Amino acid sequence: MSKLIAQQIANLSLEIKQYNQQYYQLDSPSITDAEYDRKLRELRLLEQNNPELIQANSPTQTVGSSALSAFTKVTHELPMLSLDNVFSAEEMDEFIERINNRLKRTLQLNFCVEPKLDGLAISLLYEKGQLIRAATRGDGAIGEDVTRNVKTIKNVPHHLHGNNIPARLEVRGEVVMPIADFEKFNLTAIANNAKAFVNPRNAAAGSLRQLDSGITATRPLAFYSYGIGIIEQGELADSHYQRLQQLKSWGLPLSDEIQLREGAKGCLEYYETLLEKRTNLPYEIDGIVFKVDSITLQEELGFVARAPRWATAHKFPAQEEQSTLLDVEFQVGRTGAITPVAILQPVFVGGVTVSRASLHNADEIQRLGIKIGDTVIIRRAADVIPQIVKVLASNKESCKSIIFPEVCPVCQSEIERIEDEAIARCTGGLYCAAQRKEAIKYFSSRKAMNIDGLGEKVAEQLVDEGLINTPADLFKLSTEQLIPLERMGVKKAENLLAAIESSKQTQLAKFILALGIREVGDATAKNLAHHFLTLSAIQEASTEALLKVDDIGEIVAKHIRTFFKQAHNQEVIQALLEAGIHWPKLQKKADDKQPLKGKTFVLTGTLLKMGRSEAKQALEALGAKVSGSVSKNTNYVVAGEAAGSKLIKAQELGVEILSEENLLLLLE
Ligand code: I6G
Repeated sequence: MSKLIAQQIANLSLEIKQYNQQYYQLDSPSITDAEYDRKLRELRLLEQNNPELIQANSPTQTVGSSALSAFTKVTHELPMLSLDNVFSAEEMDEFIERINNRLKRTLQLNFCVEPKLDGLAISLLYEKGQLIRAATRGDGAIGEDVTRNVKTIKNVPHHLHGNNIPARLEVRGEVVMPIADFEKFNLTAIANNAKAFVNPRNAAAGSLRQLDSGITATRPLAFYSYGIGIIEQGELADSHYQRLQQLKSWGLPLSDEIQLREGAKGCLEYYETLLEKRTNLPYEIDGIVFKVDSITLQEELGFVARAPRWATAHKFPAQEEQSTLLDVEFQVGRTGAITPVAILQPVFVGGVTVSRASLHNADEIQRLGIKIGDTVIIRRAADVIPQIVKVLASNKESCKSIIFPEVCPVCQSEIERIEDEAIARCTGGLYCAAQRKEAIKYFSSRKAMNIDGLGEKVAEQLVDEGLINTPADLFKLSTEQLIPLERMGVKKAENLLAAIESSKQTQLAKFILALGIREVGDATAKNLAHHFLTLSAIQEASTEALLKVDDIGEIVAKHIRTFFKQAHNQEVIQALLEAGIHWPKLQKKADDKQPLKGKTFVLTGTLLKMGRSEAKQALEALGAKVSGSVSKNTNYVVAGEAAGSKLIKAQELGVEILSEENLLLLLE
């Protein structure tokens, strides 16, 4: 039995060492972080139950991977350790219990709490305030000399300024690529047929480990300090938090999120706060690090093989997981765009179960080199739609190439692919049932005609049963036609007809939006309505006239002109007007009726009295812009009940905060 377990431990150790090498040396992991964490935990559990089988070079006892030969090696004077992890509130309690047991007393512990930035750990050595060397962590004992590259990072100070700087000081921290820069970098790379990075961490690691520092200099990297190694000839505070503040005063960058908290409760509250704030941070984080704040206690607690006893990381739910591509479906959208959709082995990632992901277009399929049957990495970061970012393994024999259809999979019309446009489109227009269904769903959606009870399923049935072909046909429906539909019945049919009837009273901007003109969304529809005031003025507008409208450029103007020129669109509009759709007459607004012109508002939390969309409309009617995210350009944040991360950001940026009562007064 024990021979079997020893073999199991040896195999798992070897496997993890290979992953370490791919991750730390080659910047090309072949499994997700989540899968890696599970393997390491499995090994740790096996070793815990069989301590006699623990090897000194087991991945549970070592850090990272040995340095690459291309760079000069640097021996760390003090080892650069890793961190142990906790994954739940119970494990957090156990962490604190272990500390108390070790200290042989129960203290109310203060923790310095910090976001765990997902980047590359780096050591910066300053002598007499001058940066003389930068090194990667490597295996914790020996790292790589990356001084020339690190010196190209804009926020790394080459000289420290201030008082009481130790003669020798080693600052440790993380090099990251900020999310916005990572996204920009990847878009440019894809446009230039160059290699895109899987995630910001890989981008940071790949950029820093360039042999040509000229390349590193072009990459938007940033450094954030998290700790101190060597201190010679200098006194520092007895608090980790105060030490970090001291680093800041000398010019070293710190994350704005570092705080002091009390006990497990304080740590867990911070974890929840940051989990919510995660999407608004400029850099990617994969968890929180809790550190006993007192340096005296840290020294008393000491280290285990590869990690300090006084610190632990509480990981966030994984944003990347592995899955298998089972099949690809081709979806036809409202404007005929044909989108390949990946059908995946369901996997829990970023807090939801993902079983489908867009593959965008044929170029993306080619870029990923993806085939049916491949093992892939699914990424769902910051509430964005899931993406396939990498193919991990392809079994050449059993994998099947993805064949893009030559005709529309729904109506068999020809597919066109305009040069310079990545998207393939069905040319069937409203002949295509898929486009008809999508047009009707869009027409009745909340932002457009807001027909309650006309969801996806009903719209699809109405088209499939041949009851409607265009949105205008909705207004000719009878209860008798609706009742036999699936899950409909008399009551629902009556309600739906009442909703269709009441949708006739609308606004010009909503009607324009509902028509589904390409590239004309919510904001453009409003701009068109307020600029031209009548439907006929919009229908007849020349390209020159359209270009005078806010946010309308050549392409959108062309789509608007094309739409209104087409006979079948004119017929549908005529039929809709004849069905009784109407809106209040618009008048040119004088600026004195727009007292909030030029002001930007953000609405957050639950507004109890008027609701968010009503508040948005009221503010816009007075000329204000209502935005979805807080920035330094925001003038006011209206914070309702249970407001979260946007309120925190507003407080940090010093943006004026209004309660719902304040808002009501302002609107009056
Ligand atoms: O790898 C790390 C990332 C972040 C760390 C760390 C950290 O603090 C925010 N802190 C320590 C003490 C260590 N590694 C060893």
